[in-house]
Amino acid sequence: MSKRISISDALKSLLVKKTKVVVLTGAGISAESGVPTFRGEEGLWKKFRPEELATFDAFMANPELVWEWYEYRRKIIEEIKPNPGHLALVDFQRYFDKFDLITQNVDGLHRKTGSKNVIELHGNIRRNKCIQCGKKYESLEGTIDGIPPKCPCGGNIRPDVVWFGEMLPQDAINYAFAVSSECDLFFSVGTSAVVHPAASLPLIAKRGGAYVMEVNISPTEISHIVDESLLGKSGEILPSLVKYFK
Ligand code: BJW
Ligand code: ZN
Repeated sequence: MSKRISISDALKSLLVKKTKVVVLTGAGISAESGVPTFRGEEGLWKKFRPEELATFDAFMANPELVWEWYEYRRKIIEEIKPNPGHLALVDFQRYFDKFDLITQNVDGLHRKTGSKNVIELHGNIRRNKCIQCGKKYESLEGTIDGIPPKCPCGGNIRPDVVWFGEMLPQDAINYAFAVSSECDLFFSVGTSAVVHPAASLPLIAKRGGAYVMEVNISPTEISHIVDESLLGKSGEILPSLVKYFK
């Protein structure tokens, strides 16, 4: 059972139905489910920085290595379960009249937990696409076996995620900018807030007049600009916030 942490009066007064809430999540929210994060001590790859694998150039230079990295991560994701942090955000969505969940994660865990209309800024690891003709594949059916598999057009298949130097899905990022600039309360949860444009969203929310909260086990790049930081695991802090409105 999570306990009820003590929070500021400012936050308390915003935990009411009519508050327009936006939550941005990063790898940290899935850490307690067993999905490794990208950076820091517990980072996904001690040997590689994400900038070395999560690029189109890396895929072209070594498609086998990059494909296997994603296969390894897909296996982890298939086997794990959402955690109380993901579950709490389903309660957030049920409670607030206007609620938007934006994630940088490609693991699909928010949707698996029951969150609706999740804005996936960096794509989804389960989906693939052909680098040549652009055909999207929800499964690998119809592709030709290999590492990586090939599209019948001859192109290599890659995960349908957003790599460094690539554009984010236009509708998703436009929507994220719009709701962040208009919300009353913004939560940045489990992200190091170093990767743009996602890392700009808390700043846009702040500029728009929102009360900006951060939930993280350690301080981040944006800690100095947020209104309030709750230091701790999102799987403990988010459920304890739910207790304030449930
Ligand atoms: C916990 C916890 C627990 C742990 N509870 N917390 C402006 C300035 C500078 C650079 C740029 C800029 N604008 C664009 C750029 C370039 C670049 C960029 O941002 N570079 C910076 C790194 C310097 N951005 C891009 O290239 C983006 N595209 C773009 O801008 O297109 C326009 C354009 C194109 C061409 C030319 C010019 C412009 C695309 C970025 C794509 C990022 N892709 C990845 C990989 C996705 C696929 C995959 O998963 O493999 O996305 S990289 C990786 O980082 C992944 C993540 O979504 C992303 C963010 O990581 P996240 O989630 O924050 O994870 P961590 O590990 O960093 O942090 C985890 C946090 O959790 C930590 O703080 C922990 O403390 C915490 N934590 N346990 C709570 N239990
Ligand atoms: Zn193709």
